[in-house]
Amino acid sequence: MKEQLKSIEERAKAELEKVSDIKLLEEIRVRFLGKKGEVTAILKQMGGLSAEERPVIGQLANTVRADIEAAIQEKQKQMKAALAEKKLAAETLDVTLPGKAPRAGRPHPLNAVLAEVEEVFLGMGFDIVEGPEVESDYYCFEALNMPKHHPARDTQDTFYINDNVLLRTQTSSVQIRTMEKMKPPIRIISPGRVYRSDAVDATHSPLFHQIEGLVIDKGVTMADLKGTLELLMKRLYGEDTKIRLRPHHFPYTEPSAEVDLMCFNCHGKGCSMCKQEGYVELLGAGMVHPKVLEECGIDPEVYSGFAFGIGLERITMGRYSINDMRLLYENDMRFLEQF
Ligand code: 2U9
Repeated sequence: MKEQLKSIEERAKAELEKVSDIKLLEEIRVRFLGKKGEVTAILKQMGGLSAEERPVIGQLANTVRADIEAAIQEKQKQMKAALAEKKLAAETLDVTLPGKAPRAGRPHPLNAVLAEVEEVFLGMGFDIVEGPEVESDYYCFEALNMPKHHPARDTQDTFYINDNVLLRTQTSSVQIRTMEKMKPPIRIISPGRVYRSDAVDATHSPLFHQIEGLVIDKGVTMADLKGTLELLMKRLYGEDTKIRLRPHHFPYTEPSAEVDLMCFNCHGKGCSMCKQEGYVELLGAGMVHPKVLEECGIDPEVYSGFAFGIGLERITMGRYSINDMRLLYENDMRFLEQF
């Protein structure tokens, strides 16, 4: 039996030496130490031994069992360590490799300028109001003192869904809707898309954006209009900016004015950009026509107000010296990345 036990130990150790698979290791444990294993078989035969031999063989069997057990555990430890090492090597991260820089997005120039304008008006206590782009003839023209066949409609030809429904040509419709709902004092701006059946060129597009403003209260004058617009232009184009009002005509304002901005290129001296004028045309404005106030249920004997309309594309082009409006719609990254 002694020989058998020694042989078991030698064979077990030889096999353990070669094994490299964790499953096979378990198989070896079962084959030598399991219930039906070789060491257990020897222990079961011990009943037939003499009283002197039994403790000697018993002790030897226990030592062999403990030795094999220890060798298996050692092997298991080695295997786990090797496995962990392999996993670590596979997961190695080379932190010295150059990274992939994510491309940072940024607001479109139109949105950037709109945000600046909104900031200035919010600071003056204005609310920002939006409304539908598909409008009725009433809100777009009729309520603004432009009845059917009024010649002013010619400059605002648009896309008609039917005789009475159209794509709005200005966001004034939003101001009318607001006056119907709110009592003065009213201080709002209405930014948004507007549509006109214009051919595309460097300064025209059938879809563009406006920011219209409306202030209605007791005692509002043309001076308030000029002060408000001057403050906006100083914020947008610098504190030394000046504006100039020229008489004009709009059916919805009386008196009306076109507002010019001191040329940012020559600062009023006259250059090729402003055609030697020293000023460039920027927007339209005026005191809200009494008929328009009346139509919206506001008494023109008690209240007065001013309104203005700004083309977002125009002030954006001025702000960033962009010479062609089409660049704002083409989404060419080489252009947009400059802002
Ligand atoms: C109400 C009453 C009056 C808004 C106004 C203009 C003058 C104007 C143009 C600027 C460039 C249109 O985008 S553009 O082509 N707008 O000249 N807009 S006064 O007047 C209003 C608005 C609402 C109730």
